[in-house]
Amino acid sequence: MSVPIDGVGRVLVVIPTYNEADNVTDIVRRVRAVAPAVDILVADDNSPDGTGALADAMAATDGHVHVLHRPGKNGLGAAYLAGFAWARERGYDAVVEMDADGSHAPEDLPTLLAAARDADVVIGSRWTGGAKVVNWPLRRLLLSRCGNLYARLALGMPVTDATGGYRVYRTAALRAMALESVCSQGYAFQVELSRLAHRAGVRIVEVPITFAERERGASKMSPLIVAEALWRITTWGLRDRGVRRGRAGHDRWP
Ligand SMILES: Nc1nc2c(ncn2[C@@H]2O[C@H](COP(=O)(O)OP(=O)(O)OP(=O)(O)O)[C@@H](O)[C@H]2O)c(=O)[nH]1
Ligand SMILES: [Mg+2]
Repeated sequence: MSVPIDGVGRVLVVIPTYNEADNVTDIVRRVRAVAPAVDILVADDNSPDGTGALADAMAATDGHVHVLHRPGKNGLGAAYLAGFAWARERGYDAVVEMDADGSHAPEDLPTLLAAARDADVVIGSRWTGGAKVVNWPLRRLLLSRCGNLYARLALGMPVTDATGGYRVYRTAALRAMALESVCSQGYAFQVELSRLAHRAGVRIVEVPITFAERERGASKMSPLIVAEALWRITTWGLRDRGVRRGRAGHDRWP
């Protein structure tokens, strides 16, 4: 059972997994070592490589570790939404999003949680002063930089890393964010939640992280995921612009 953290409360780290047998044990151990007060929920989509069973073995001997078994691969977004609902039902005060592949260093978690004392949403950013990106090929660096630039311009959000997936959300902020409208699956999910947080007017803070390319296991990133993000950002951007213009018109002509 988690122990409340000063100024933040009870925290659940949600780690979505699909075929992360090479990583899941290590990542859970590292989180337990740096943040012994938090609970962990591995949200596994029935990985064929036995990730779920490895997580069960840890849960059997450690009351801080829990496993949510989902029937089949249904995308990162759906796994996170299920994890958020699990946290809400059990009265957690904050949830953390963290990849299983080691790209999000558990050692950065105390910094993110410290920032959450004065924020509703903390984004671990790869693109703010003091951040580092280790071992990423140029193609991935460019994709992330351009994707974030596009998201920032299209959606008018003061966020340097809208696609990043290392975050803390207070559950009160998630309640204010109209999550029932969420429709995206891949990277777009992180952008969509950034947008909803921005629109809900909750306090968003970014902290620099050290992001490292995964060392083991296969990436689930695909051209389809990139296409989904581009398409959705464009649609939201046009919609938001329409709303802004509509509002401006309304102001002039009451
Ligand atoms: N439960 C669940 N987890 C998923 C799914 N797709 C990806 N994940 C997990 O989400 C996290 C991020 O996925 P990655 O494959 O690392 O994708 P990425 O970080 O966007 O891409 P890379 O930077 O290339 O690693 C990992 O922990 C994956 O195991 C899914 O459909 N269901
Ligand atoms: Mg990854």
